[in-house]
Amino acid sequence: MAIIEGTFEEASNLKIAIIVARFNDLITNKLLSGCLDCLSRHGIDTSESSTQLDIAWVPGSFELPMVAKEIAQKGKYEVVITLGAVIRGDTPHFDVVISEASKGIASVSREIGVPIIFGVLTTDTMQQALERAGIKNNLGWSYALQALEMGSLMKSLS
Ligand code: INI
Repeated sequence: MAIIEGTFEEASNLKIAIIVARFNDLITNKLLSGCLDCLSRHGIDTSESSTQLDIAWVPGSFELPMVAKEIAQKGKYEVVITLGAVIRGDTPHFDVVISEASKGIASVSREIGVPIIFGVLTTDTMQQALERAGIKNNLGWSYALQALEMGSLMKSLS
């Protein structure tokens, strides 16, 4: 019997891209800091001269799938992390943005075969978003951990 699962021992060798939405950047910058903290504690070089980590910025979460596809199909990265914050209070087109972002990211990930972590916070209020981006817990840290696990798992399957 084979137990197939991701591990964290060799995570430090992974090539990773992070795509961050500027919309609600008070939140997304905090998610990015949490993400980078987790990656660096797992041995990833997060310095500006890093050759294993790149960061791309997009206007909003709606644009995450398109850029994720472009980046994932380069074949350079073993895992891609998308970070965004969609807050219901901001605008009625909340539902459109979150629906397109989530469906788009899932479909690009399956199509290209590169794990794309869905790190888009979806909340009713800015307060809830702040709580999940650092005041109580920083989900950016969890998204990075999930990226390391999926990157390792997919490597073990290839
Ligand atoms: N983008 C977000 O990332 N979060 C939001 O809450 C949001 N709302 O609510 O409007 C949002 N809108 C911008 C959208 O992602 C696109 O950038 C824009 O529509 C241009 O295509």
